[in-house]
Amino acid sequence: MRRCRRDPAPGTRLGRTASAPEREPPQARASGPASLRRIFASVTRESVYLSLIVPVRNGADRLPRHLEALRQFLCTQSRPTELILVDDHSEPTAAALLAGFRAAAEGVTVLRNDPHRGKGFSVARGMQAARGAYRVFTDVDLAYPLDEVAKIVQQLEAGCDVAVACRVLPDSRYLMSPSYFHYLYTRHLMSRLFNRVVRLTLLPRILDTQAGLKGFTARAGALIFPRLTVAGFGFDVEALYIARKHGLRVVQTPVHYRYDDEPSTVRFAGDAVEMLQDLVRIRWNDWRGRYR
Ligand SMILES: Nc1nc2c(ncn2[C@@H]2O[C@H](COP(=O)(O)OP(=O)(O)O)[C@@H](O)[C@H]2O)c(=O)[nH]1
Ligand SMILES: [Mg+2]
Repeated sequence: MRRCRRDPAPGTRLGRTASAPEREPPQARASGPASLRRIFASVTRESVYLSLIVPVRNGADRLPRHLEALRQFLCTQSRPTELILVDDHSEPTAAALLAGFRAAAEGVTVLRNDPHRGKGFSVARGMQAARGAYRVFTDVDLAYPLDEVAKIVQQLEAGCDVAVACRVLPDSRYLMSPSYFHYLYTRHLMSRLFNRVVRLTLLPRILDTQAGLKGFTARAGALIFPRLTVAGFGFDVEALYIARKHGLRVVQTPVHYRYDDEPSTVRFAGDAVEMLQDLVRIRWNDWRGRYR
C-alpha cells in the first residue's frame, strides 16, 4: 500500500448517523448485482493491519504540528495502516485544516460530525469505519507520543483482545512542565477518586480507565463499539465494561505520557458529574440487557 502520495484518501464505509463527505469507492459504482459487487470489493481491497483513530475538536493553533506528526507516523509504518480523523464539528479554521488533510497521504480518512457529538461518539464512529486487524484510538494533542501506539499493538499481537494504556503502573512515566504541577496533581487526585468508584462499581482491577490510548482487535472493536451508548468522556468505562461482559481479555500496559502546553477541554466539575451519571447509566443499560 502506497500511503504517502498526495492523493485523496480512498473511501471507507460510514460510521453512524453524522455526515461523511468521503468519495464513494469505485467498486460501489460498478454495475452488477450488489452481492457480486461486495465480493469484488473485498477481494480487491488491500487488507489493513492497523487503524489509528483520532477524535478532534477545535485546537486550530496546534493542529498543523500534530497533523504533520500523524502524517509522518502513517508514512513510516511498515505494514498497511490507515488514519481516521473524526472531526467533532470543529470551528471553521480547524475544520478547514482537517478537510485539507484528506489529501496529505493515502490512507487518510476524515469524518465530520454534524452537530458536535462528543469524544465517545466520535471514537465509536471512527472504530466502526475502521478496517484494520488492530484498531487503536489516541488523543489528537499527542499526549501519548505516537511511539506508544506500537506498545499497544504489541499487546494485541501477543493475544489480548483489548490493550489499554495505564498511567499509574510503576513503569509509566509523565513528562510535564513544572508550571502544571499543581493543576496535574489536583487532576491526578480527582482521577484516582473516580477510578476508585469505577473499580468498586463496574470494573474491578482496572486501574486507569480514562487514558486516551486504547487498542482493540477487529473482533473486539466490532463487538464493543456498536453497543456503546455514552457519547462523552465516560465512554471508556462503558467500552471496558462491555469487553469484560463478553469475556474479552483486557491488558493494562505502562505508558509514557506528556503534559506541557496543551489546554485540557475536560471541565473539572461538569464533566465529573456527567461521568458519574454515566456509571449509573452503564449499570442501568446492563440491567436492561443492552450489552448482550
Ligand atoms: N470528538 C471529540 N473529541 C474530543 C473532545 N474533547 C476532547 N476530545 C479528544 O479527547 C482528547 C483528550 O481531551 P483533552 O481535552 O486533551 O483532555 P485531557 O487530555 O484529559 O486533559 C483530545 O486530544 C481530543 O482528541 C470533543 O468534544 N469531541
Ligand atoms: Mg490532553
